[in-house]
Amino acid sequence: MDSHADVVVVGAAVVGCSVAEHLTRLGVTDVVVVEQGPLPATGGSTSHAPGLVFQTNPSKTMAELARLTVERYAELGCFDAVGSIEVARTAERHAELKRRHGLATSWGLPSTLLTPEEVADRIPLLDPERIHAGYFVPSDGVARAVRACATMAEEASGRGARFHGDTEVTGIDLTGGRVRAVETSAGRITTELVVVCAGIWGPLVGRMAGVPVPLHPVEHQLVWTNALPELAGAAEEEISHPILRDQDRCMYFRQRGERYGVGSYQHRPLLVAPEEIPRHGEAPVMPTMLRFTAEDFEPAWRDAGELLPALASAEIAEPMNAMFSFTPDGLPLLGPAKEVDGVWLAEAIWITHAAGAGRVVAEWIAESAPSVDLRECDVNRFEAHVATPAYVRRRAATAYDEVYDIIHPLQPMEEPRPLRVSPFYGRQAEHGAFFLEANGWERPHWYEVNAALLREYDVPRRSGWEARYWSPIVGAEALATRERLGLFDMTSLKRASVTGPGAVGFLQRLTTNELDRPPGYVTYTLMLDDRGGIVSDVTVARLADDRFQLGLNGPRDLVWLQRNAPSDGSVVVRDVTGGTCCIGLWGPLAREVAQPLSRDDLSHEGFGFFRAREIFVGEVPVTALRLSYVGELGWELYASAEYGARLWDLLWSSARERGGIAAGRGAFNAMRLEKGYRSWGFDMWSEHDPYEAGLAFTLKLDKGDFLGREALVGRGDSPARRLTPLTLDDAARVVLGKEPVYANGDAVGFVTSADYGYSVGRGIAYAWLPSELSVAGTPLEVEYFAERLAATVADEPLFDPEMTRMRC
Ligand code: THG
Repeated sequence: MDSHADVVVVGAAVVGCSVAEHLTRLGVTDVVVVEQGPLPATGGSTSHAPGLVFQTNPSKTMAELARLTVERYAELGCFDAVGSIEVARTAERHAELKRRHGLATSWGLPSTLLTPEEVADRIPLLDPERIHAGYFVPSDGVARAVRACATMAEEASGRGARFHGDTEVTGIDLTGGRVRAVETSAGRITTELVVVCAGIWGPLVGRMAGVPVPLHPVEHQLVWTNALPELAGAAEEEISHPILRDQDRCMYFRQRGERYGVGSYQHRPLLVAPEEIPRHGEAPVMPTMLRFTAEDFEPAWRDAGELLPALASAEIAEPMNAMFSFTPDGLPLLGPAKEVDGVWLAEAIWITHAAGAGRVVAEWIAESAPSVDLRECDVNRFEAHVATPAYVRRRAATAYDEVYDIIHPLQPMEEPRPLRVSPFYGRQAEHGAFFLEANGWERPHWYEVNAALLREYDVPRRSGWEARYWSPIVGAEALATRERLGLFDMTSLKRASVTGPGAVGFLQRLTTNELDRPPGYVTYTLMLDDRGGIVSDVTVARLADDRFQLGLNGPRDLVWLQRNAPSDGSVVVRDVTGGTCCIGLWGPLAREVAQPLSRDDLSHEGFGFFRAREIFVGEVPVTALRLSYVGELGWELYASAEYGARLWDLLWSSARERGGIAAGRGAFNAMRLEKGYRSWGFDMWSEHDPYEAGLAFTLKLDKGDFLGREALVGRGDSPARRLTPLTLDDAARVVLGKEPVYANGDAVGFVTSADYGYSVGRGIAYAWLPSELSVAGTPLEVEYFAERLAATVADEPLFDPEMTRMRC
């Protein structure tokens, strides 16, 4: 056994081999890969996976990882690009296929919709009478994953990597709070960096390193048939039929030689605790394969024979219950863990994304940042509750159930709820709040008590898909806030305190805007990576010389701050979200509502725009920030959580006397879009720089050095693409986000966030477009369920460009 390696990779299945292969390609050649099972078929999920590669995904990141994976498998000679077909058994699924065609177009993946006959032309075993339509992706296909492992391992070995099979990891030495060595059944390997690519064993390896790995192994049923007479004569390994999905029955199909493989997600979730995975040697075939529970497969097998009649008379020759990983949000776990320096994860990755995921993790290690934005896959994207075994179990079970469901972009998870509630929760429930869930928080989207406002305000009605998780009350709340006042629960906004003598210098180096201003100032600023990509947009309130409050976009921001903070103790970064609450008091009546409750001077002269003060509202000590993401006069009012209910009651009774309302997240989203305020993660991410995103006004390039500055100098404000506001020409229409945008019949970009602008009377869609098309007045089209809607590039912001409503 090697006694040292620069990097130790745990697991030599498709992910581990890909990580090692790419690391060595990027010049990190002192790599050791340890694998508890045999090589190259390790007995993990790779060894039994059916290898179907469907690239279409609502996540652009996942579609990109799939594209890189297909490209790589093809180079390795391990990919059969036979295409994929998803079929619709219902009208609702037919609409969903149109939506998926739109998603694929947005991400640059060619696809077409097929008639039932066109489907049967490509898959002769399929009965076209059973389906409404098909969706075809020609570049999808089948991966030979074990062969890919062998080839990648060979390439990596040629560049210096060493692979050790039948070698179990028994411990990880964390002396001094960072990785020192990996202990294995064959000896100790000193190292400072471990990449856990252990698949369903990930939680066990993570535990040795003190790192939670929130995935759960779940059994999944897959059978291979005997030889079908209809396929007689096909060569043993020949794959000619496109791979097939029947999501309405939670099934998939693939042909190989004269046989068919049939997989099902129909059955009850069969969860296996990581501790209960059979050991190598004890398992009959391999550790990830359990006894086939035939009774679970019966209904699926009947459905299979209905869609592909040839299967009705076929025999099940090779059945299995095979395990693979499910995470709480269905996405992989990638990157350096926050708990321990030197521990990296590349976990919960399907064959579909493995080569791409291995590549970007290797880039992240070797080049300090991945070439694909990984915000949705970052192991540090989760709130604390996600590390609990109870949550992981519960979510894995529901994620398994929902794997092929039609998921609306606003659809909340159903369990476990309620998990996190603000101090206003009881009051909101009394008001008939319709709650949706985000990061565990219950958030009102509208209040039924506001239905009466519909007599006062004219709100265009919706039906169908865009009417889900929506009510016309949303529009009435937006209009009433613009005319009078809304009380918004902002408690779920992630916030941190940054304190200490080093705080101002630290924040100056980590963000783009000038922050060294007197206490009482608030600044909107960006955090960039060293390539100039936008890591987050944040608000920074200086409450004292050495005390700041930051408004963030999520847990990753906190990790970013902590990781970049000086190690000399001069700066302390703390998450203060949980112990505090926040009300956005916004609208033209905000001052009239708040002033009677406070001795502090809330006039424009006494409390200006983008200023912060510690004030009293009634008996409640409050930190007030005069800013508004919805674009109205008013404040974010922060208090210690135990005062929350009192703060709500005081503001509510003053607001009600003056015609104010409680308003929900639906109004909030629509209003911020009218105002042109970006939402990080939806409108922009690390792929984009401040010029492209229209945020150059936050750059103070001459304030001194800051992270990302060097990459921006000389880049100039004339980027090739721009985040661009569009309005839909038909005032009755609205889209929801991620739709493709067309110019003169060509797909040229995609929508980021979209909503109806109730005050501007138009559907609004922000989109990434080539700069030459981002000129106001340019006619475009947005495709929504295969329908092209006329749209026009607008000037921004669409609402109150003179800022008269906020600076008063
Ligand atoms: N409130 C607080 N923090 C936050 C948000 C928030 N952090 C995350 C996210 N939201 C940040 N996004 C924005 C976007 C725009 C504005 C504030 C937060 C904003 N912009 C003014 C403008 O462009 O007109 C800035 C004006 C100026 O710089 O003077 O208000 O909602 N606490």
